Order: sequence, then structure tokens, then C-alpha cells
Amino acid sequence: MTQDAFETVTVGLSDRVRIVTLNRPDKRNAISERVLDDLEHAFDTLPEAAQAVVIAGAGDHFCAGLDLSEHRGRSAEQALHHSRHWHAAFDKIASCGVPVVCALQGAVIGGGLELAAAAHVRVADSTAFYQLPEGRRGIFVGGGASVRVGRILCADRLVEMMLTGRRYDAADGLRLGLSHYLVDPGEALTHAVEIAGSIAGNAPLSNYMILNAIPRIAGMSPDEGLFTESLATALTQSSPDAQAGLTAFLAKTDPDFRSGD
Ligand code: 1HE
Repeated sequence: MTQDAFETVTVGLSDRVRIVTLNRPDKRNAISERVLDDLEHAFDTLPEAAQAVVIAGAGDHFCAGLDLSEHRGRSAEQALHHSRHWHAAFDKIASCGVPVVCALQGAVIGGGLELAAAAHVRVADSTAFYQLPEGRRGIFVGGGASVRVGRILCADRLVEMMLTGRRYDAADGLRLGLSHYLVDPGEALTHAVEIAGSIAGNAPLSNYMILNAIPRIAGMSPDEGLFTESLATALTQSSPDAQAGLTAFLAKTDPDFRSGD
């Protein structure tokens, strides 16, 4: 595994999987401006060899959300730009072109949940808990929760979660879709890397279509969505990797997909 480090985020590459780790455990990986910049930079500089990414948090907690010590005293204009910076950074994660798997443990709070919701697959260990305490702190979500967490929970449940500031435990999180997998304490990263490695072995164009077509189709009318699905299937099914995948299935062997170039 090659290792590299920004100030608050560590990156490594292992067998086509880029591992991006929030590395500020003494502050429970709270997202300061520096962390946001480093995260953005990590996704701006994804190596071509990376066919999937894992996001993790060092220590006992994935992420305690917004760094509250930096938040005091922002004007409305500064707060607007701050929120838009979070949106831009998390859009880069959601749209980085390859699947992103998040490994969750301990606190997945506020902006930490917004970060997790920007990933495509979430693996939590049984210590994970989820909270959007903004309503209790006199603030509002600003890193995409109203869209991305709302899409997972539905608006009704998101309203209730924010009004009460309730804490969902790891089992609740699995039931509600905040995580897709629930594993034993300390196992989230290992499982996330395994899943990312498996996904990285899919045909690149299939992964690309899954990540790009499905979220867009979700915002379309059924008629537009079905037509777009047919376009996506035409492109994917006529690719060399589709031939390789179907031939391998019939021959009972593993497919040998091209690398995506
Ligand atoms: C922090 C932060 C933070 C911890 N900003 N410094 N997020 C929150 O409301 C969550 C606030 N944090 C907590 O509820 C707890 O810290 C935890 C449940 C995550 C962890 O508890 P614990 O007992 O392990 O740690 P701790 O003793 O509370 O915190 C350890 C240190 O981390 C301490 O600093 P220290 O210098 O006194 O050692 C804390 O101040 C620091 N710390 N969390 C800054 N969040 C785009 S809008 C998004 C809006 C939001 O994300 S709102 C949610 C904010």
C-alpha cells in the first residue's frame, strides 16, 4: 500500500482501492475548513489506478460533523459560501466517477452523516450512531442532509429526526438505510475495503452507469427514466466488457474486464 498525507486526511492505495482517512481523532474528526480542503484535494487527485474509494475516520468515531469551534461569528454571506463549499466538496465525492464506500464507527453526527450520505455504500460497525443535532444547536444542516439524508430517510422522518435531535443506533441505521451493512466492532474498515475491492472488479462502464444513470433517473418522470434506462443499457450492453462478462458467465470463469481506459 502506498501512503500519502495531507494535514488532516491520509490517503493510501491498495489493490485498486484508494483509502481516504479523516485523521483528526483527538477532535473526533470534526470537519474544519482544513479537513474540507484536504478531503476535496484527496478527491481532486484520485490516481487513475483507483477503481473504488473507501472513506474512513481514525479513532473511535467516524466524524463529529462541523467543527463547531470555527462556526461562531459567520455572517449570513459567509455561512452561505461555507455551506456551498461543503456541497461542492461532497458533490466531488458523490461524482468522483468511481464507487465510494464509507466505513462507519461511533459518532456519525451532523456533517459526518452528510459526508457518509455522499458515499454510495455504507458499512457500519455496531458502535455506530447517527444524529442530526443542528436543530438543538440553533443551526441548520448545510452539507447536503436535506437532499441526501432526506433521500434515504424520506422528508417526514428527516423532519422528525432534526426536530427531536434523536440518536439512531447502529441497528436502527441498518433498518433505515443509513448503513447497508452492519458488522462487529472494529470490522467496518476491513469489510468496506473488501466490498470496495469487489466493486472495483466490475466492468468500469457498468459502475459508471450505475453511479451516473440511477441517481438522475430517480429525479425524472417514469417515461423519461425508462427512456434513459434504455440509452444506458444500449451503451453498456454493446461494450466489449459486456461480451467479456457474458462469455465468462457461460464458460463458468471469472470475467477479464478492461481497466477502464
Ligand atoms: C469537537 C467536535 C465538533 C468533538 N467540533 N470540536 N456536531 C456535534 O454537535 C457533535 C459534537 N460532539 C459530540 O457530541 C461528542 O464530541 C462525540 C459524541 C462526537 C464524542 O464524544 P467524546 O466524549 O468521545 O469526546 P468529547 O470529549 O466530547 O470531545 C473530544 C474533543 O473533540 C473535545 O476537544 P478538547 O480540546 O476538549 O479535547 C471536543 O471539543 C472536540 N470535538 N466534536 C469541534 N463537532 C455543514 S453544517 C453541518 C452541521 C453539523 O455538523 S452540526 C453537528 C456538530
